[in-house]
Amino acid sequence: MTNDLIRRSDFDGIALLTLANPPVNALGLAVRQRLTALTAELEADESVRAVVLTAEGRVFVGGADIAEFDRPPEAPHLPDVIAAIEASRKPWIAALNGAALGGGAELALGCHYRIFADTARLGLPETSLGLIPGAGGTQRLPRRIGLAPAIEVITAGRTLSAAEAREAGLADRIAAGELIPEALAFARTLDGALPRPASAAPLADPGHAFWDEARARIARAARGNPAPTAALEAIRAGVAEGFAAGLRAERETFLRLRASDEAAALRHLFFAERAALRPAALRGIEPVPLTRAGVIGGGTMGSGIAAALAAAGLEVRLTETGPEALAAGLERVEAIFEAQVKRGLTDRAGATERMARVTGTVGLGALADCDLVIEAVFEDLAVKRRVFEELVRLCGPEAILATNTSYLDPERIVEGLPHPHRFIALHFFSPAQVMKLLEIVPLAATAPRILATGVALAARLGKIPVQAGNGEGFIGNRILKRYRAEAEALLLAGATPTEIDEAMRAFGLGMGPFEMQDMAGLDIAFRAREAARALGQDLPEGPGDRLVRAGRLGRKSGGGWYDYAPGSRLPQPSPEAAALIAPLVTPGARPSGTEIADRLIAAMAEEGQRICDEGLAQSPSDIDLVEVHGYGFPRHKGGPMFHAARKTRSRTSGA
Ligand code: 3H9
Repeated sequence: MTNDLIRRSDFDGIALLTLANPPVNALGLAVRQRLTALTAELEADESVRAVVLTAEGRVFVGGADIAEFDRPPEAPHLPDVIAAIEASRKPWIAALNGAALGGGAELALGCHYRIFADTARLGLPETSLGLIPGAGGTQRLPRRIGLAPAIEVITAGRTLSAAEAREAGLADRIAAGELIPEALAFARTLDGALPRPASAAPLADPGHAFWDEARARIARAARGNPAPTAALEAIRAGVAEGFAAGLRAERETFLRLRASDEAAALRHLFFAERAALRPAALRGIEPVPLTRAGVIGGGTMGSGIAAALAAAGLEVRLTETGPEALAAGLERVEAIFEAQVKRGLTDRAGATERMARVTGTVGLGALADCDLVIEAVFEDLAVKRRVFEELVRLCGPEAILATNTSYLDPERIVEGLPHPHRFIALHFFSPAQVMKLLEIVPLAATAPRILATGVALAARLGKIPVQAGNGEGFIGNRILKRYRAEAEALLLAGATPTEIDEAMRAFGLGMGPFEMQDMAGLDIAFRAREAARALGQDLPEGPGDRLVRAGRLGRKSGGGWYDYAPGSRLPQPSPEAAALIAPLVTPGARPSGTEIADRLIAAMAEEGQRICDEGLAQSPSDIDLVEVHGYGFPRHKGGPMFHAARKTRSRTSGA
């Protein structure tokens, strides 16, 4: 069986090796063994003048086998496999049929020549897995394309298209027609000629200032992931001490990072994200094909959803209640596409095309022939209910009707309405055109095909779908509620909003809980608490209630947990807020920075576990996906469940 991993066929002195290790031709142990044996065999075979290495499928090589990284490395190691190819007396030509990523790019760089199919690309995404290239990438790429471009590709995990690779000097050819015949023909023209090896290319040291600036810039962008700066150091070692020393530094760093918590966290997310896109329970269920989607409501959420759908190629009908509201909604959509052009996410023509897919209409009449309608109106049961009553009259029984509610019970929105198999909740996160999370909440009667369509829609929008049970706040907002309650408990234990926010930023979140509430406004949660009190719930007066009663609603009222100078977003400690909170604080030991972060993350993980135990999430890794993609939890910490489990493990193992 192993021998099938790489097939050899000979064409008049040219050996063609075809790697076939689906799904992505990863360079697992068996492939490395086979490649090692073949390299020796071809070296000794006098009938062979050159070797073309290609692969089957849409990918050339997706890298090392990530699944092996939880175990100790096993020989033959990839750097040695590649070194043997580079040292061959016969030219090796990599014929890239598709993406060459990570170890795959390094394998291609170790070959003497590279021919790209025009759809092929080459990249070193290791830093996104908390690693650095570990098979020569940090040494060979700078020597092939120059120091500054290589630093960018490696530290940002950027991928070069075939045209960019050609421009950079990495692609000797881009195949105009069929890749393999062209690669074989190219091999024949070489007549055994070998280029100067990458190791012989000189690299000048640009000096301290260059490295210091690069380090600071890369560390800022890495937001706590140690890999990008570690990659820079490996590149620098090779520049300062030469190719061989650079390879040793690279390997040492790669192996150290491979065993790190950050890399384990990023691997966990890599597999969790892919599993989320292919839920086992939906295997074999065909989603409904979608071409036309309606979005009801042109506010921040509705316009963001409309923009996301149009960017993914769907024809969108955006509806509002009147012409003014509609014009404002369409302007919001347009502004989103403008911003995408500015950020380089699309070009002007792309933005025009996206906007052309969005039609605005007043009233729901134009939604009758939509395959999918997403309601994003005011968070009020009666209003949403009226929308659905009208939708079921207008749309055919097969149209999928979705609510984007955050806190209402979707069952109550559609209670008693006909054809309940097609109702579902699709909970987007704001801004919907940016945030990757989509919570998908099937109702009791939702058909599996409708659920599968939600998952397929998320994939099409480039989002991560997480199936949530229909409980209050679904997954994310329920955990948020608990997190906020714990943050307030910390306040009452004597920590200040500044200390708590700083602790969470130091942990890796973009914002702490109090600055976030000041940004969003304290009044929404306050009103929810008051409503619960009116219904007889016994909710003690908390610090947030005291602030709102004193008119401190957050940034919009000039102050909340913090004070803000007029026109400024910079939170300043607030003596007034402190005085309002003070009567509630219990005297005693005040929690420290790490205790604060530990308690807040533990609260999230505990709530996450409860959600799993209640059957409202499919797995702990789904909780992690929700927090990472919906709430800014740092990727390199893997999510609260992963983080908590890892912490418990290292405590019990005494590490
Ligand atoms: C590395 O190379 C280190 C070296 O520098 C040094 C070594 C010494 N390994 O994404 P998809 C699985 S680090 C194992 O849905 P697509 C994936 O889990 C690596 N498995 O397909 C999924 O499995 P399942 C650096 C892998 O067509 C299936 O393949 N490389 C690997 O949308 C399909 O995946 C990277 O970071 C792997 N390397 O996209 C590249 N890759 O079906 C990571 C994928 O059971 N990979 N799987 O759910 C990718 O970016 C995409 O998979 C790729 C294909 C673009 C290749």
